[in-house]
Amino acid sequence: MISDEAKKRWLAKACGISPKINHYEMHPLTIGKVNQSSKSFFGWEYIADSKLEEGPSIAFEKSNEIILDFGEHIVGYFNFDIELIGTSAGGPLRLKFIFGEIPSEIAEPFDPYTGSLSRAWLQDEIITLEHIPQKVTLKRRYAFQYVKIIVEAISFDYQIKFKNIKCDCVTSADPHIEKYLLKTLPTDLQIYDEVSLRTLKNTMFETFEDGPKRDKRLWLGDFALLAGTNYLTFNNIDLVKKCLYLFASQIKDDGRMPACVYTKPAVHTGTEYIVDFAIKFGYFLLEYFEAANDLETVNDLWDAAFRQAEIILDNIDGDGQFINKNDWWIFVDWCPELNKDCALQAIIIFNLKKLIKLGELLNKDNELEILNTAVKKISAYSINKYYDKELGLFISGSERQISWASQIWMTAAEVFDANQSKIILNNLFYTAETVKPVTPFIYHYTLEVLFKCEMKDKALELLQEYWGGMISKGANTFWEVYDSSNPKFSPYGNYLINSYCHSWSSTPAYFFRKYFN
Ligand code: RAM
Repeated sequence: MISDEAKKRWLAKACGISPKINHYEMHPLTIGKVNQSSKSFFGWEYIADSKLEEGPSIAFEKSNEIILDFGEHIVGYFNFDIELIGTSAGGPLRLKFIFGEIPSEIAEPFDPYTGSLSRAWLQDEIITLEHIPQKVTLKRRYAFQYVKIIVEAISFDYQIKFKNIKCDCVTSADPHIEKYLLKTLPTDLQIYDEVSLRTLKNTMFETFEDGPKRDKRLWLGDFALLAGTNYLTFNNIDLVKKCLYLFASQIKDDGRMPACVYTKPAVHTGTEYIVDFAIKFGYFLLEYFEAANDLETVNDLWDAAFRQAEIILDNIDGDGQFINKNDWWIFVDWCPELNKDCALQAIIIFNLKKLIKLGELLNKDNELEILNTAVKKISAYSINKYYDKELGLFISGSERQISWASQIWMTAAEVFDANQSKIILNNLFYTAETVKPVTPFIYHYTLEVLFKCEMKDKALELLQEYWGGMISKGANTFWEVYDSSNPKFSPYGNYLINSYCHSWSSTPAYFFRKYFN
């Protein structure tokens, strides 16, 4: 069990690390309009009408609206000066703002709202100003490239002028991503690197966040991916350490590590417990140790990681099968058709093996015995139950589903040697009917196993197809989900609520540094 005393100590350690928030200013580059377009992936495109030197100085009347483009995805506090044209304002001014990561958010009405997550994530705001002139800063931290400003109400006796429209951008990364770009990359891949770094920078704040537009919180599963990219780029070790301590400090009384943590108004957790996220904690510690060489921290947090394994092992039956109790969430991917049984077994094996490596480092002999025995049992059962020798592939569920997730996780878990893993991966890519992933999360692990199995050409092909696909569709930060055959796919019932800058998609920068040098 994890003691309250340990959790308190971990929380104090987490709170003792305050990442420095860097500020920089961005101005809108152009003023323009958003038009429907069959050429655009999401159906809308921004067309610039004119360049702006310092923000527009335009006379506004009721119902006037403008759309501004800041040139790239940014995160921060939107502010401007409002000036009076006329002698006095005989009534207040009401303004509406709509912020968009993609042009669709500016163009399509948010209501009636059909999504499953809170409508309030969508970035619109109405403010009323009783005195003009004044300087205005919107309170909320917005994630956007485009902003639409609409004059909702104004009295007959004056007009207004905007001046100094800008965004006070914030990040705990170094804002100068150009310093980190890998100049040795072929030119066509340099853009991937830049988009990756911008994605990661825009999701680094007081903790790592999944997306700066929506969720804005620290998610456990996403963590390995963004931390991995961070180690090889901005290398903000303190921020990673803070997050590790935050997760450990929030472990529930039954030992479960929550799937996400918030820091405002005070540190607390979401309600979710995700099996395939919690089991990863030991893996995060191992990677943290490899990057930071900080044995003290990983030793301090070992119990938190081992407890996650114990919870899983309590739910493994005598044969080696994980028993799904359904009082938790098994994530794996957002693909709706995916049968997760086989992938979950593999994820458990993968992470237990990482925990074993960590245990060896820390000389945890007793725990190692338990873990080694479990890995043998679960692996033998999984191969027996899920591997179809004739197909040379893993199948999952009563429909014998062949998914990328099953093959990727089983090969990542190294249940077979590298040669056989390579054969399985080749079989997968030559099989016509497979269930493909929809998130960069699984594409990441796909690339990782391809590189590990020395299938670099295939890895590069997928990188260009998937992350390159987003770039060719206008992305300058990578998205939460991308399904090239279904532009409006959303796990939440409305594609406008998807996040278009999502840290788990920032890993091309990691691959370039790890496998391209
Ligand atoms: C969503 C976010 C997050 C992911 C969870 C499972 O809310 O995309 O990144 O970790 O789902």
